[in-house]
Formats: sequence, C-alpha cells, structure tokens
Amino acid sequence: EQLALRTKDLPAVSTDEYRIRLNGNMEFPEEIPSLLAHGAEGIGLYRTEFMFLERKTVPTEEEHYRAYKQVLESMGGRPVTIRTLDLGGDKVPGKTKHEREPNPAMGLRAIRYCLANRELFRAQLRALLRASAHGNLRIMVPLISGVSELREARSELEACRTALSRAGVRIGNRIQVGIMVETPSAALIADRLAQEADFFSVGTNDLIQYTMAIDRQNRDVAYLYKPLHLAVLRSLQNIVGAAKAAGIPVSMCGEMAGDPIYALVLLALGFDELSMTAGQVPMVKNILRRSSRAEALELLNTAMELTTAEEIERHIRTEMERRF
Ligand code: PYR
Repeated sequence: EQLALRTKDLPAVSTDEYRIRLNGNMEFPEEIPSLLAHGAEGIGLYRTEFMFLERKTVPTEEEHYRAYKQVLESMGGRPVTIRTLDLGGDKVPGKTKHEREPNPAMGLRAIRYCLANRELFRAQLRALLRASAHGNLRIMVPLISGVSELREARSELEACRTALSRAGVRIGNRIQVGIMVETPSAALIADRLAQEADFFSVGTNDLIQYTMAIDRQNRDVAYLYKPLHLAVLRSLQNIVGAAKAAGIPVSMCGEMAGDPIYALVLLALGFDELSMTAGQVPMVKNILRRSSRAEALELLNTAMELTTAEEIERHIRTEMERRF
C-alpha cells in the first residue's frame, strides 16, 4: 500500500523509455475507486457476465446501461474496455436453460453463446452504445476463433447503432472494437484478425488452456499449465508481431499480466498495455520502472533458447530473483 501511494501517479516506463499502460481488471462498478487509488490508467477488462451470476433473472438493457455509464463516468475519459458477455462454459446464468455440456470449455460459450442468443447480445450492445456517450469506450469480444465471428459481432453492433441513431439516441463517435486473442486459431491468424480488429487483448488463462489442451477445471492436468511453455511464448510473439505490423495496440488481461515474475518477459515481447487486479498494479509498475527493455529482450532471448517449460521457468525465476 505504501508502494501504491508512492507510485500511483508515476507512469510505467522502463529506464530506456518503453512505456506500458497499466490497466485494471474489474467485475463491478464499486471497484473503480480502489483501481484508481492503485494507479490503474484505464480499465483493460470489465467482466460484464458477473452481473448475470448469482441471480435468477436476466439483467435488463437498462441495468447494463446504468452499470456501464457509471463505470465510464467514474473513469473520466480514461479508456474503459468492456468485454461482451463471456457466458456459457463454466459460467451459466441461472435463468437460461442450458444443457450441461460434456466439454464446456470447448462448448457454446462467450461470443458463440452471444451469437446463439441474439436478443441477449443485442440488449448488451444497445446498452454499450447508449453508454458510449459518457466516456471512452472500447468493446472487446471474447473467444474469437476466426474472422467471421468478429464480422458477425460488428454487424450486430452496426445494426444496433443504426436503429438507435434513427431513434435519436446519442452515441459516442469513436468506439473501438477489439478482440480477445485466446484461442490457438486466433493466435495463428492474428495477422488477418489485426486487419479488422481495433485492438487485441490476450486472455492467457484460456490461451494457455487451449494451446496446451488442458482443461483448467481438471486438477489432474494442472501441472501442465505453464505460461512460459515455448509454445505459449511463440504464440505471444506471433500475436504481438501481428498487432505491431497492423499498427493496433496489444494488451494482455489474463492472470499472467499481473504476476510480477512475468513482467520483464511481457516488456520484452512488446505489449502496449497490461491489465490486472488493483493490488498488482504497483508491484508490476515498480519492476517495469527499474528495468530496461534492452535487458528484458536479452532475458527473453536467452530463455527462448531453452527447451522445456521447466528450464525456461527456472531461468526466468532465477534472473528475476537476482534482480528484485
Ligand atoms: C483469460 O485469460 O482467458 C481471460 O479471459 C482473462
């Protein structure tokens, strides 16, 4: 907390001037004061599905709108990245009749669920468009597996925008529409997705789960969950490279982003933004401010010469402990 107070208003910038924006992850509007107090510069991930959980009825468009408006206003013009509903899978709302799937992680979830439940999706999109007049909104679509899903989501958004405009509703004029990169297919065609998305945000929890073919709910295979597996690092390199080539910002909002042990790896990979819980912001910022991108690149290059996840992890851990 001491650190949070001291560094709250300082930028996350390396000693050789590489600037990373540190954003906050959130579920409820009540979390905003704490995020700001810890120095979050924006919202990188607002998990809207939490409004659906722990209740029996589906939230109305008005409820969505009020929550989003409150968050956008509280953030006072700072970017607010609102993720469209990531329902399905392990997050099934009480009201919706949903057959339990044998393999929910690979089932009807996130954007798939929204495209299969269009009225639910449209209610959220209308609420987002209405709220967009009150701040700096970015809409983020989860679990994109190909360009068609992004086009379909955009087309729904445009249809809602047209209808609202006709009805005289005021809508923000520069809403960014980006995607979460969290499937191996999206990572592999990141160059094509970057042509049609305004930004990327990597969801490492899912990207690692799907890349390694390990069910996050299954404890028997949890030992294979390795953020520093060479396949994950290569995948991240491809995603960041595609974003840079297309000139769009690339963020990470999975748990990997807030763990200080990975801060130099992410600095080296070239992320523009990292999003994490409020409490993680000061520590990650402190590490970034005390390091250079040049040394981070050297660390990553050496690590990626190694082969097994255990070797890479040991190397990064040793080097991080030696430095900090
Ligand atoms: C993920 O890391 O998969 C998120 O959804 C944040």
